[in-house]
Amino acid sequence: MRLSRANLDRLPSGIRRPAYDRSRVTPGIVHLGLGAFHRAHQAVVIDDCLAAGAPAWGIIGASLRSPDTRDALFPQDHLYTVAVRSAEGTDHRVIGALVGSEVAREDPARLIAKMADPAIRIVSLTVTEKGYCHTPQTGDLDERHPDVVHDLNNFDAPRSAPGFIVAALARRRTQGHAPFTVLSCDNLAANGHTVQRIVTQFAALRSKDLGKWICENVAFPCTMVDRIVPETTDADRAAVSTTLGMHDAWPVMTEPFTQWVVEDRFSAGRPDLAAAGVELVTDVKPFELMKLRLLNASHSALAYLGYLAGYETIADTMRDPNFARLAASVMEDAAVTLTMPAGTDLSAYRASLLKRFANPALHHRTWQIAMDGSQKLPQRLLGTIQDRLRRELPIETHALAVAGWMRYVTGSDEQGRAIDVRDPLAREFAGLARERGPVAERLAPALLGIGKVFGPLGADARLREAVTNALGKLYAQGARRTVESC
Ligand code: CS2
Repeated sequence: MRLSRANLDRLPSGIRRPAYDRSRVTPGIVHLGLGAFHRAHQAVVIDDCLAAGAPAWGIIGASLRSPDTRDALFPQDHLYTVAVRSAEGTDHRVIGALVGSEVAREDPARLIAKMADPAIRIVSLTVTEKGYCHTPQTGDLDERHPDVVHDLNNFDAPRSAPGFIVAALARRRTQGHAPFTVLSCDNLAANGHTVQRIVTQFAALRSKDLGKWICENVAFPCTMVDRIVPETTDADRAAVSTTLGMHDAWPVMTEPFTQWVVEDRFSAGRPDLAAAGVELVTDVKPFELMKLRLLNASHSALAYLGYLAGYETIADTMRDPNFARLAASVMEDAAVTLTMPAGTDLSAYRASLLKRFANPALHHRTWQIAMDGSQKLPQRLLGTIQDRLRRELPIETHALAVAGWMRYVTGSDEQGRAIDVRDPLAREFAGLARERGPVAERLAPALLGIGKVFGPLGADARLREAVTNALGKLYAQGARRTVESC
């Protein structure tokens, strides 16, 4: 038996399911990047909005490339389970917010038509950092990115998220429809401003007029999104299906914590997000910096150094008191660079992060978080380093995290086994590692010289010295002993 609309009534009584008539739900949102994170985060909020009696906010989810999610969810009427895991047990809830799915690669024209439909009032995105086709260091569109080059030559059959947004906005403009709001839900610095700059720059390459119209008419609110969502494994699928008493081909696994902070600037209306627990604010920046510099920075530090030390998951890494201490000190060093609105309790936030990381029921692999470091380092670690250098504060802990990343991207672990490095710049890293060898004094400056990642900061003598020292220790003693003695 498969999870589906027809089988909802056969679910065990303890399992929450859509508390509204799904046949009345119509799409109001197109979401680009139909991954596990979206389904465990924004879609749950929208499910609450639908239950509160706002049926015009259903979601059409689009995967940019892979048909896997659509193939799993279509046969089950786009229903899926969110399994919330903690030491106390697992809570299951079936979500009905998704009312359609698209695979952009298969039929780009169809997706553009859906996005251009005036019933769609929000286009949201979780396409990961690299999906924006930008230079992480500057936040500008990378005009030489192969997908950007492709999309400029194939305006009506794009591949990239910016390409789809611009094509759909152009269509709405020609047809005289108001634009949708573009809502980035990725972990980028100033995500709204960044996507605005990228989309406007892309549009201007197509036509100056279009760029100007987008700049003047489209809202790009910034958001801070937070929920830890590890990749679903086959064992997770089997466990959820056993609990449901029916097969769910793609449930999502997550933690109890969830947070969504959104700037209240929508050009075409929005659901009552506040009633569903979203914090609507006028300025997201402090929350976003807090999350990127405390949560994501320490996550990345644990991921690189924990992987090198042989730990498979973040919870395993946190069980080692030296690594827990490392995470705490990354947070402590970052906290002094933040200016938070009155009433924010940063030490309580730090304590809650350490507890979340230690959640023994979440199988969050260090390898998963280690992915795409070239796109993540600037907003997670380098901003703090820059601010601390400006104030002449020590940067050793953050330099160790950067060195951990360097050691990791060489592609060979402490036992000489290959590391599956996933990163748009993986080949460049492998080339430098080969050319420079495992010698900190040669490798560290070469990697710091990658302008797309480090920008001018890479030339700072204090950073060079600290990173070279840390990398030297990692080569000489290994990650465990280096972290123990830091
Ligand atoms: C993680 C994030 O994979 C990663 O890089 O740091 O996905 C993290 O789990 C989320 O941002 C938590 O909100």
